[in-house]
Amino acid sequence: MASAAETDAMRRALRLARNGPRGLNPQVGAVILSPSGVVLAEGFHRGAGTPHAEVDALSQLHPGEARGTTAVVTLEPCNHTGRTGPCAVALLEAGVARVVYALDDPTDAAAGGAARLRAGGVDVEAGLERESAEELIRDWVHLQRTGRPRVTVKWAQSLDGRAAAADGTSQWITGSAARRDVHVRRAAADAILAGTGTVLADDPALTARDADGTLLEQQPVPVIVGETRVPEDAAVHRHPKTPLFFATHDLAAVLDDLGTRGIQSVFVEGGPTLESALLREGLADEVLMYVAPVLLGGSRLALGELGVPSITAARRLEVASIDVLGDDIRVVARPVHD
Ligand code: AOF
Ligand code: ZN
Repeated sequence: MASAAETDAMRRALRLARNGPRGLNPQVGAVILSPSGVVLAEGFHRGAGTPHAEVDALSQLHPGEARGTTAVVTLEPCNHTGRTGPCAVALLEAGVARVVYALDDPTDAAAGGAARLRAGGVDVEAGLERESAEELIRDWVHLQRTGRPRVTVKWAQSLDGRAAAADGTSQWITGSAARRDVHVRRAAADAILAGTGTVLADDPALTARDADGTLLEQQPVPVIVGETRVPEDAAVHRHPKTPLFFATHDLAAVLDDLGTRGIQSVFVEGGPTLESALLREGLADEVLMYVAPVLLGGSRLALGELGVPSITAARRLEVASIDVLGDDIRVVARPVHD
């Protein structure tokens, strides 16, 4: 059982981890506690090629000072020599007596640190604050486990489930709070995905902007999927990140390709054809829906091509959250895969 001091230290390590960059390597934090639970050192990982969190924390101690201490780490200490040496060995050599970590390392290469520590006589406890640790590096874990980025399918719809009016016009169904929320989420994603149909119909910029249209610092890579050619003067060509084009309907292959590029999260911005296909093929990890208090009548459905012939084929989702943003409703839900 973890002590109260260890739980506090883990929360601290999770906060420390956030100081590191999102990227090729996960964000990891570490705190070294004395046997009586006093914080002796702390560290975090600053990105691929730099010391791991445990080594960063140990480096703040004098030789011999780590003997008999407890290391509290947000990820299982690694067991491999990558760009740096194995943390499990560094902890053993420093004489650490106990290791408490949150989440098992999901990679084949780095896993096994816990077993190595135990074999070396260290008392190891796994799983403290596991959910928070997993949430922090959720996209990275997803990429390691599946080889593909985590896919969020976003759409805005009227109360009657329509994405556009009768003439096809669709912009600004939702209010300013929902739009701001979308831009923040675009900025947090590694890539933004759209179909050529949407690019031709709406000419979207696919950038993340603040309320007065200024570009946010973080920008997702625009990824355009479909066999139709995108005109030279399309707005997407002026995106700060060079767009990727995939002239295919094989969405699984597109996601595999994005995974090999290290893209961990994809924010899907339409249109209904692409979004229906992702959901139909079980490639969506999360849906993000904004419902505006308007009625659009007999026009285009938000997910008209989902292809559910009968109630037995209905797509089931698990709701993660429901919130009100201004006059709109935001629903986050995850498809239930059976
Ligand atoms: C840890 N502590 O702080 C981090 C770990 O190429 P390298 O040497 O940087 O190793 C990267 C892998 O190590 C990464 O894929 C993940 O499995 C693990 N990250 N492990 O013990 C850390 N950042
Ligand atoms: Zn390591």
